[in-house]
Amino acid sequence: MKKIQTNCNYCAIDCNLDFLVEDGVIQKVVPTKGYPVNDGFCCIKGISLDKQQTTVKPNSLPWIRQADGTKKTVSWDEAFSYVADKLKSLQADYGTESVAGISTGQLTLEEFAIFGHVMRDYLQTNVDGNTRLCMASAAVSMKQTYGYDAPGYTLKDLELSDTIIFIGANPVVAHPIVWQRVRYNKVPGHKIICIDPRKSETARNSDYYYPIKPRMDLKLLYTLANIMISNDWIDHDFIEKHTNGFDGYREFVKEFTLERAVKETGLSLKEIMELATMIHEGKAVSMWWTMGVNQGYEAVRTAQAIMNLCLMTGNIGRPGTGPNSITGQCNAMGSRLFSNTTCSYAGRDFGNAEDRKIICAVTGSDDDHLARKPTLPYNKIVEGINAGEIRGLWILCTNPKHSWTNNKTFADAVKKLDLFVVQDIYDTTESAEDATVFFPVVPGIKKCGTYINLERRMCRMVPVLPREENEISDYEAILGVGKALGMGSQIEKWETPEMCFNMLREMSRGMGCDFTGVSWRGLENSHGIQWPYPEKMVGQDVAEERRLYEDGIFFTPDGRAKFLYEEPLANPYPQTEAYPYIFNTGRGTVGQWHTQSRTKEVRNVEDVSIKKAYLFMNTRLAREKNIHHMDMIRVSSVNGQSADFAVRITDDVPYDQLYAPEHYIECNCLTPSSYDKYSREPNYKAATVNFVKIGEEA
Ligand SMILES: Nc1nc2c(c(=O)[nH]1)N[C@H]1C(S)=C(S)[C@@H](COP(=O)(O)OP(=O)(O)OC[C@H]3O[C@@H](n4cnc5c(=O)[nH]c(N)nc54)[C@H](O)[C@@H]3O)O[C@H]1N2
Ligand SMILES: Nc1nc2c(c(=O)[nH]1)N[C@H]1C(S)=C(S)[C@@H](COP(=O)(O)OP(=O)(O)OC[C@H]3O[C@@H](n4cnc5c(=O)[nH]c(N)nc54)[C@H](O)[C@@H]3O)O[C@H]1N2
Ligand code: SF4
Ligand SMILES: [Mo]
Repeated sequence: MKKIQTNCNYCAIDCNLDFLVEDGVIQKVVPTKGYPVNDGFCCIKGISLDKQQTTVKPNSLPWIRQADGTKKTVSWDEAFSYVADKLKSLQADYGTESVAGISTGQLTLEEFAIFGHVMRDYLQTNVDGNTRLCMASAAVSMKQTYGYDAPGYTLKDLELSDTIIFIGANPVVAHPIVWQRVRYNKVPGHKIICIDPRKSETARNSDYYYPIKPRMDLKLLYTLANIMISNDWIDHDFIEKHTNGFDGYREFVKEFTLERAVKETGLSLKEIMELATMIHEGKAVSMWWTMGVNQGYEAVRTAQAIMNLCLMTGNIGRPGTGPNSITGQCNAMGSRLFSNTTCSYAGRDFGNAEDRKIICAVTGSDDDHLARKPTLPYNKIVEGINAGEIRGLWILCTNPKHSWTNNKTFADAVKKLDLFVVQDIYDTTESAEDATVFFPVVPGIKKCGTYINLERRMCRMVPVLPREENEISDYEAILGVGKALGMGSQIEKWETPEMCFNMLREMSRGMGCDFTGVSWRGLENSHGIQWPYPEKMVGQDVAEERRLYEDGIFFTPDGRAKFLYEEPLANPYPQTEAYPYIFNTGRGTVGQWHTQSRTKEVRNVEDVSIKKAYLFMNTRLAREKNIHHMDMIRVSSVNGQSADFAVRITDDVPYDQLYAPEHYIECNCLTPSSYDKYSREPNYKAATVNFVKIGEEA
């Protein structure tokens, strides 16, 4: 039996797994022993990767929608020419920006890099990614505060921290390996703390749980800062040597008094003081945030308020510390650096002449073709389609008709397109229903590439199964269109993923993520390697788990981190008589992945998953409204839409809130077109809604 080590391409942990294969059939999937991330363990999604693309596999040839609505199966070459001609003619008729793309954080580095190369550095169109829905707030907060998008921690810090604070993160469900590492923590008396408006699975398993009112994190964090400063619980030496802007912050937070916080955050004076005291007394305090922070209307400032707390208490760069953003998708970290959307390769600047010279020299691009500016954000792309300005769209490895906020706006948009290319492993997704061209590509187990996980660890995806006739990868599909566009010498250097990797490596030279010491072959069967890993580190004794900022030096020009802050904004959707309930959304179960296109194929997940959209409601509210377990309600949202949900009754959700898993398309029917002003990430977790029991509608 052959053993092939590759990575799981669901969440950002990037567990490594050994596939045992005999005669082209996977016999067993075993989490890789000794791999520093998941050492011999993984969750149900990874262990079920062999079940993918077995039951609903589309034809391996592409199809093109005909005038009468039917789908015509064509050869790959025909499809490449069709798409290339259509892209060119739309640009000729309606302007360069009349076509756009939506990329992803779930493909290989090489795949979204070549997509960015073709769409941005050749066609000069806009391409945003589903990472906008997920990590944009964290990325912007780090760029502004540290000078580079570089989360500094390593997973080992979970084991070394004496005070672990989860804020807007539910790792028990969303990142099981994070939770496993917490459980490996042997620090005597260590405390696990969770801040979440609902008693999530993580809250239930923590030592301290603080049920904050939704969207009140920023005020709580400013208050905590005020308490730390007024009690002189701060690290003067660190602040002085390694930061800028503290004096202004000290003045700014003075108005965030404990009394005010008690009125606004829903937490008691005792709770807030208890939390502040634990942060003060902790010797290694770490704060971990995810979508409860990133998906808000003032998310960047909230993430920075977490960073400010860690900076002022010196909880950064030491073992077990850090303001640590947990990444979502398997290669979101890679797409943040290499999808050519908000920054050019490795964090380079679109407008910088030196960067442009390097890019052209390495990739074979022509300067006249290079993207001139960061992309339009996702919402502007959707609005541009609805306004008739964008006529062609190519999406890969994402299902926005389900996942985009206020998703009717996306459903309406795609009906207006002249060209809508959907590239997915299934043609049964909601988004594929409206495709004018469908590119069926092979899943991760049949292709190669590199991934970067949440702690900056690069690893290799290695093909586990051979391809069948006509089966091609995402990389080859994009390359095919690039050639059909007539890119000629501008795509010559991109023939294989390995060639692409070598170019990306070269482009990382001298940048924060410098991985010039990493090689394509060297990553195979390895323990992965965290960036930075510049050439000069090769041959040195390098620790397997490394953190950044140990020297207190950041990526800003003067090496200092910045205190950034701002007056909290009014909630755009306050609770009103018409919409009295807060509609919180997020992950439902460990087994379900986002829009379920993949996990619905996994029998032991699907068999136990609820088939219709549901939400959780507080027991008292349900009783008052005469609602019983799995009764149907019609929920109407402040965004003007309504959708039906089955009700599950629980004490874990407060009286005035509802919690809906995002795995059902109905969920984003109700979320608003509202965004953080810096990151343009959707405010997914706090629409206001009302409901009636079905059968009792007026
Ligand atoms: N099984 C499974 N795992 C996944 C995924 C999946 O689809 N399925 N998706 C992956 C991806 S891409 C991502 S981004 C991550 C997401 O991982 P998480 O962010 O951990 O998951 P969510 O459930 O979106 O949100 C986390 C928590 O934020 C809370 N929250 C809501 N509003 C607020 C608030 O105002 N303040 C605070 N403090 N908390 C709030 C919610 O109640 C929820 O418990 O999960 C990854 N892992
Ligand atoms: N209300 C609400 N909405 C949310 C969120 C929330 O918390 N609340 N979370 C948001 C977040 S954090 C995220 S990351 C998004 C995720 O939103 P999406 O990215 O839209 O969701 P996925 O279901 O992961 O879509 C991935 C698609 O890629 C396909 N695919 C898998 N492997 C391959 C491959 O190798 N190649 C190609 N081409 N396709 C492949 C799958 O079949 C699937 O259709 O959802 C966002 N939406
Ligand atoms: S989904 Fe995440 S935790 Fe589960 S096996 Fe995959 S990488 Fe590991
Ligand atoms: Mo995500």
